[in-house]
Amino acid sequence: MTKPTDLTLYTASVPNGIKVSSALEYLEIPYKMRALDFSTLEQKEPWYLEINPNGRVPAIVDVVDGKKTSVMESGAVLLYITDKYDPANKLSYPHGSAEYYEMIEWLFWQVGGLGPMQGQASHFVRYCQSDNPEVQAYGTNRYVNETRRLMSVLETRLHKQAAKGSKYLVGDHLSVADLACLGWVLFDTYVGIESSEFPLLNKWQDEISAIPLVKKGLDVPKPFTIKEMVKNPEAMAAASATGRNWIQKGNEAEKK
Ligand SMILES: N[C@@H](CCC(=O)N[C@@H](CS)C(=O)NCC(=O)O)C(=O)O
Repeated sequence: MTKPTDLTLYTASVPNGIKVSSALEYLEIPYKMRALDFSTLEQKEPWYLEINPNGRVPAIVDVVDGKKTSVMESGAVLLYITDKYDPANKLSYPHGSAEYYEMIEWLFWQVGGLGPMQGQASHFVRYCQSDNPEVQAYGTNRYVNETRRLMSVLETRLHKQAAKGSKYLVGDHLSVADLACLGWVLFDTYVGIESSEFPLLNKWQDEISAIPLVKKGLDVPKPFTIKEMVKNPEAMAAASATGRNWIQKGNEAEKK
């Protein structure tokens, strides 16, 4: 893809952001990147809410022939990108084909299931500071177990695909369904799920994240280091404290 574009990605180094940067890089789509600073709640500022009224990342703004289109929600952004910039179906399948609907199924499954559940698991494992240990334990068990169950659904799917000779969630090549799930699966150990629990999923995440163009996208806006960071208790404590701080500030701001 060498066609010049005027596309800006609003993102941060988080699961939903890296799904989109890895898709843009994989398709070699030129884009501008604007990293949002969560520590100052930039994602809640009025100018950004004009782009993404939900106050979350990712979002894109694309200008084509002078016409501006804003797209929020990672699943919608991935479909926009493949519709507009993937005519050869390098990261997608032709509209109307059986694989197209399977890709949509797994994309919706991720944005409606794995993402929200794992997001809550991260909250209870890393950021919740309840005075009541029972609240913390209940939330942690509920969401980590649900995330684990969802990852087992992916493991089973990969076994079925392997029986058909494919290493990918859908069809015979990488698609946005894989990249959407990858954004979250890469954070498995962050919520205490060991990669070794799901051997095929582990191999899948290692192989896909090692594809040079995917890797380039995972390193946006900064190098992806979560796997190493999780092994370093001091670094993790510092990252959790930073996260806890902006999340509490964000909760207060959103309450108002
Ligand atoms: N359903 C949304 C979820 C977006 C989302 O929750 N993004 C997180 C990062 S992974 C975020 O922006 N958090 C900032 C906040 O909660 O203020 C999507 O798929 O785009």
